[in-house]
Amino acid sequence: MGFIELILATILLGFLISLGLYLFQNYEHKSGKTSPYCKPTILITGPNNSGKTALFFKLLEGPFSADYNVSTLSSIEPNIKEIKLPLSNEKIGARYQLIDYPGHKRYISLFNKLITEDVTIKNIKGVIYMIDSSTSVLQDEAVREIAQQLLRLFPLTEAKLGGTDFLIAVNKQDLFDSRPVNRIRQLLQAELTKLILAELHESRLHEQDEDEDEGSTSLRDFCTSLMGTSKEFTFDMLEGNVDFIGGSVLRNKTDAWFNWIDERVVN
Ligand SMILES: Nc1nc2c(ncn2[C@@H]2O[C@H](COP(=O)(O)OP(=O)(O)O)[C@@H](O)[C@H]2O)c(=O)[nH]1
Ligand SMILES: [Mg+2]
Repeated sequence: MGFIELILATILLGFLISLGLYLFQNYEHKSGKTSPYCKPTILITGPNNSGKTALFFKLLEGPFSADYNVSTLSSIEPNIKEIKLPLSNEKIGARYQLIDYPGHKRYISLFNKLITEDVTIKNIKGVIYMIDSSTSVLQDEAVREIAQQLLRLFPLTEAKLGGTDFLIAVNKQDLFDSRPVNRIRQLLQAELTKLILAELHESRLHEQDEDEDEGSTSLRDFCTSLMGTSKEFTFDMLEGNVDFIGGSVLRNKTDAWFNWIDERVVN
C-alpha cells in the first residue's frame, strides 16, 4: 500500500470510529435507560476529614469494632452501598442507597451529575452534611468553604416540591476544642448571608450583560427568590428542613443522627 492510500485509510478509519461512537451515544441517550443509581438515597457529604467515611461504615456495619482501622479508608473515592432502613426496625427493611461523597470542589461536576442525572433529586430523601467541629479546623476559611458548598447544593436540592431535608452533622464533639452547635449555625448563616448578598450585588452590576453563563444565572435566580426583601439569610428560608445536631462517630454519639435518618424514611 502506498503512502497516500495509507493516509486515506487512516482518515476513513478515524471517521468510521467517530461515526460509530456518535451513533452509540445517541442510541444510549434515546433508549432512556435509567441509571443503576436512580433509587431512594441518603447522601453523606461535606469537607474532607470530617468523618463521612467513618459514619458510612458505622451505618453499614453497626458500632465500631475494637480493631476498626480508619487509616485504611480512602477519603477520595465515593462509597456507594445498599442499606436497609429504618435502622430501628430491621423487619421493614426498605432498600436505600447510602452514598459517601467527598465535598471537594475538584469533584463538583461529577458530583452534580451523579445527584441530578443518575440518582435524581427526587430520590434524595436526606442529605447528611458532615462538619468537623474542632476550633482548630473550623477557622474562617473552612466556614467560608462550607458555606460555598452549601450554596452550590441548595439550588439543586431545593428544586423539588418541599425541598430536601439536611442534617448538618456537627461531628467530633468529643474534642476539647469543639465549637458548640448553635455557634456553628450562626457562623454559617452569617457567611451564607455574605455570599448571597454579594451574588445579588453582582447581579445588579451585570444586569445589562446579555451573555451570562447558565450556572451563575440560576444561582442568582435562586438567591433572588430565596431572599425576597430580606437582608439576612436564615436556614428557615429553605423549603427543606435543616437540622443541626452534634455528635461523635468515634465516641458512638450517633443516636440522634440515626433517628434523623429513620424519620426521613418513615415520612
Ligand atoms: N476525634 C474524633 N475523630 C473522628 C471522629 N469521627 C471521625 N474521626 C476521625 O477523623 C478522620 C477522618 O475521618 P474520615 O471518615 O476518613 O473523614 P472523611 O474524609 O470525611 O471521610 C479519621 O482519622 C477519623 O478517625 C470523631 O467523632 N471524633
Ligand atoms: Mg471519606
